[in-house]
Amino acid sequence: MATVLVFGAVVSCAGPARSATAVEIRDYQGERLRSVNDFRENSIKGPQRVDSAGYRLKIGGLVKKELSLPLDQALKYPQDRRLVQTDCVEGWSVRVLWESIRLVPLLDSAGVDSGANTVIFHAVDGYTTSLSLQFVRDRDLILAHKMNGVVMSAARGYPFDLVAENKWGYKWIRWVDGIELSSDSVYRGYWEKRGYNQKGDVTGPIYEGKGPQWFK
Ligand SMILES: Nc1nc2c(c(=O)[nH]1)N[C@H]1C(S)=C(S)[C@@H](COP(=O)(O)O)O[C@H]1N2
Ligand SMILES: [Mo]
Repeated sequence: MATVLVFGAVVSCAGPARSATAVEIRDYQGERLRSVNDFRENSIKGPQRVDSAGYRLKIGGLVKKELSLPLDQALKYPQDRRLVQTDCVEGWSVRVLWESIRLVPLLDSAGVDSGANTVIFHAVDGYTTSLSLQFVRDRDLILAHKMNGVVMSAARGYPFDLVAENKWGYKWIRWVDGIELSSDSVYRGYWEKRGYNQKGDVTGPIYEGKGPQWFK
């Protein structure tokens, strides 16, 4: 009976709650990393809490075979880890170690149609953003499940945050549950519709046209 109770306690710690006890990597390849606690909360509907049991990562749109992957199956795809900085248009930056599945093998297993040139990402809070398929492939982008070696917290984006290297923070969509292949190369996501640059390059302009609210 005692064994059952102890085992039960361990199981209930699975998922995002475990990150509270695991230790963050703070030194990596001679560099002092920032902490996962250094991020600011600015989500459109506040932090989301995704239940791993009911979660599915869907890949659809212009694909040969739609996929709907439970979390454990999604995590079986090839993984990578990257030291990347997030830059928000509000003027703050945080550099941490991001780790988990690569998008290209995921897209390849769904089979991308030749007409697709854009990847539209969807999240549980209704937020969307897009990147060109070419950029996703060239950069071999990853969806992060861990930050600084620890499974990310619900607030940070569990179970997946897009590591949109060299793009403004609004391209780093958290709580991702949908990946849509599209031919709409001028698609505008949540902030892009409100005047933020559709390409979102950190080396390029923040706004387009007349700036905020222009596309409303
Ligand atoms: N689903 C979702 N993802 C989102 C947002 C959001 O409101 N909802 N906000 C974006 C913006 S504007 C920024 S700057 C980053 C900040 O998140 P981070 O602190 O994890 O980098 O999240 C991005 N991803
Ligand atoms: Mo942002």
